[in-house]
Amino acid sequence: MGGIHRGAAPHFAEDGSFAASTASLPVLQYFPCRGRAEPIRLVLSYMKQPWFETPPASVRDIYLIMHKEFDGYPFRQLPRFIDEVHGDVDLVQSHAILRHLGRKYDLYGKDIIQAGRIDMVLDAVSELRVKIRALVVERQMEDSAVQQYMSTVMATEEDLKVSRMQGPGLASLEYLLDRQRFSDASWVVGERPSLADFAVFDLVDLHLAQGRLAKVLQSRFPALAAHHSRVAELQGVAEYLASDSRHTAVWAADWLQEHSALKT
Ligand SMILES: N[C@@H](CCC(=O)N[C@@H](CS)C(=O)NCC(=O)O)C(=O)O
Repeated sequence: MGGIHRGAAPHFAEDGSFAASTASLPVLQYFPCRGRAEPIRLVLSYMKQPWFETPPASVRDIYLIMHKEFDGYPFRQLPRFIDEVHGDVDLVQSHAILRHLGRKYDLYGKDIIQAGRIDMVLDAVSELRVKIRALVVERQMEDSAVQQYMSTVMATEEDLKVSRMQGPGLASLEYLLDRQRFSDASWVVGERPSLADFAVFDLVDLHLAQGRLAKVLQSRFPALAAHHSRVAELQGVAEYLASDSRHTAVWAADWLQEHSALKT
């Protein structure tokens, strides 16, 4: 399948700067890592929609201008996604991009009840992502931070109910799946895969990428682990995950640190 453009010459700028979409492919601008763009890539793969991903050398150029050029980068961050020819849909904010894809590809539930539930899960995943990022990127998986994380974000349902931590833990998502709250088909919401499944998959995947968290996740949250395997086997997703289109770097932090001098 398509995936990332692999031609020798970058052709992301069909008609100037970094704004144009290619003639036929949606464009994803992001750092060369999974990061916040990964659920977007998963959805595109599932829909068998190839996309053009800006090559790392061009990402460097984008990084040079994105803090200064509000046109295209109003919030001064990536990912940016340009869908449709000549960029009629030109978005930043990873979840806005995801929601756009959900509306476009009918992955946003069958009615407003399911859509609301999907939104609820997407927002919870955002909050949980902040928590795991703090552990891995900011605290660098220090022992004390890992212990703290395991007894709060990764607390079992029973322990979470008496925890002082604010907001959702992984047990919150485990509960939704295990008790089939919003789906009796083993998806997060509804009878078939939706945006919520790709967002939850990615969050779980961030945990599985950390050896010390992976085992605990598997033993405490079997429904989340089983759901992860199920999403990984979806047609399109399985091919993407096995392809070299998938970045090996997980977080944008290393790239950003390496290139921090460009920002000034
Ligand atoms: N809420 C935004 C956050 C985007 C974000 O934090 N992007 C980071 C990389 S993951 C970024 O562009 N950092 C570079 C910078 O701010 O200089 C989203 O979900 O898209």
